[in-house]
Amino acid sequence: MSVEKSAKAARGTIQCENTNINLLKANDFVADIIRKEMAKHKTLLVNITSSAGSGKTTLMQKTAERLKDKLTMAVMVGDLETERDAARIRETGIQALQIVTGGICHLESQMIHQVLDQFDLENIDLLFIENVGNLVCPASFDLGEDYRVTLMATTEGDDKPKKYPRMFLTSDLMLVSKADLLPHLPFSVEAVTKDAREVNHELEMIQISSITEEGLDAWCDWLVNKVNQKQEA
Ligand SMILES: Nc1nc2c(ncn2[C@@H]2O[C@H](COP(=O)(O)OP(=O)(O)OP(=O)(O)O)[C@@H](O)[C@H]2O)c(=O)[nH]1
Ligand SMILES: [Mg+2]
Repeated sequence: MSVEKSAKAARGTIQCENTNINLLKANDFVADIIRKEMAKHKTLLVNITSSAGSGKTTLMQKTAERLKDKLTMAVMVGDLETERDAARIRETGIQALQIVTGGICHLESQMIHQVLDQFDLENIDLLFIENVGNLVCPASFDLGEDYRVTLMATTEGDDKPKKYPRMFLTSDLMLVSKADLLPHLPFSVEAVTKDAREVNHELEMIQISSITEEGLDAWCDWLVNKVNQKQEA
């Protein structure tokens, strides 16, 4: 696959050998409806993806603590089972809705569309989707997001971008998470960034830790800039 494609263009044209093409077409149709709805309300929609346990929910909690007084935000979170992640995020005082997929390994745009009326979009500046934790299936499903952000934890090994290229090809920003563990791990930030940018030369990168809060200012600035751009559009 050409690395010249932008992340957004790639999302729309990906064909997965094991995935029914009609299913993807239906998904893309509803994703466009979601995109129009978000444009109408000037709500920024950010799809957060990663392997299981890379720190997505912890980052949602930290982001809510930092930004909830500056802008109105909410989260919808997908998991195969349990309401645990939504409950954790609600503890920060923001709205969070759990989507239980019942065994499906990714979120589809229809699942997002079904719950959208539970959010007061007119008054939400920033809506996150925390996707189901894996680097494979969620890569193929456009959810109507403005941006896709992938966490790449230092605990996963620095070889992942080339092994799971579709996820990195379709992302706009890679967050190298759990950076506090770098002194203890054979993980090269330089190597992972080089590989990821060979897959997608437009990919931005921020190194973060939800423990030491390294990089969280840069992450929140990135979000606020994108929210402002959307509201000025
Ligand atoms: N050392 C370290 N641990 C972290 C960091 N962020 C999260 N963790 C820990 O990593 C584990 C998984 O974090 P979660 O936030 O639940 O990860 P997740 O990506 O939401 O997991 P799933 O939703 O199950 O895919 C928890 O034990 C967190 O405390 C970090 O920056 N540094
Ligand atoms: Mg989670």
